[in-house]
Amino acid sequence: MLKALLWDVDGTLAETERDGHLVAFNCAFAESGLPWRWTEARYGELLTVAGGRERLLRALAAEPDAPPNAAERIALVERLHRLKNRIYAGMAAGGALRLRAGVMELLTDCRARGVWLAIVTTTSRANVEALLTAALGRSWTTWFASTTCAEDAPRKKPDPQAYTLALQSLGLRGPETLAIEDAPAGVRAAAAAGVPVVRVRSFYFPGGERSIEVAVGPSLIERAGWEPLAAPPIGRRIDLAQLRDWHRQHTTARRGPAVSDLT
Ligand code: XBP
Repeated sequence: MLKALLWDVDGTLAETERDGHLVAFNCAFAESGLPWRWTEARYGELLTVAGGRERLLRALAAEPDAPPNAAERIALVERLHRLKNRIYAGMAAGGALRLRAGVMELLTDCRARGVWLAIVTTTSRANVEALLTAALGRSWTTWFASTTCAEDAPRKKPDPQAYTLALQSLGLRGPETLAIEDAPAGVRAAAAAGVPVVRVRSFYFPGGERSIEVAVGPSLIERAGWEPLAAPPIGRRIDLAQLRDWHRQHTTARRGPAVSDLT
């Protein structure tokens, strides 16, 4: 039985990578008088590195005008990352980051039906706080039974640490939950912790066939284009009933039918 929905943040709750982090990194460079500017395409390449700080460190290692001394480079990265997160928080507070279509409806479904919600991300807590305060109000924490962020799980996805910690704090087993993710690293992290996962394609992770996922599709607001097919009518959004259905099919296929399924 599905007891909790575990939400990734960046790319899943909102298009935060393209509309938030990328813009904020470029503003941080400009405010610091640095010449670097990342295009959408360049940032997409850098997203293979999980974690904003780690991403910046990797990028600066290839910049000819970055400090050649490793200690100075790390100090610069720390400063820029803090500034980026401050700018990101300001953008979120100003309404620049909206929840993706269908997210709010699904969060509301879960609250109404007693399915717990949890955040499982390896982004900084301040970013989650900023995004969700803007989207759900100051009491956003009351929506979630647990919130696992980079500060709790320093081993970034695809490491399963964030998912393992979230399961511990919820007191649930992986198959009692369902993760919503957009990126392959997130899918691998969830799967490695024994959590079934639905992948919703995003701006930076638009493709890829279904492999280990319970289901893969373009958006929570539409039923067209999902694999496996969503139940009709096609015009409806992906709601909790549909997720429960996919989850049941997936867990039944894994363990074989329960006696109650056969009678
Ligand atoms: C996404 C990330 C984060 C963000 C930037 O994690 O990799 O690093 O891109 O945030 P997830 P920080 O998919 O788990 O949400 O700068 O705070 O790292």
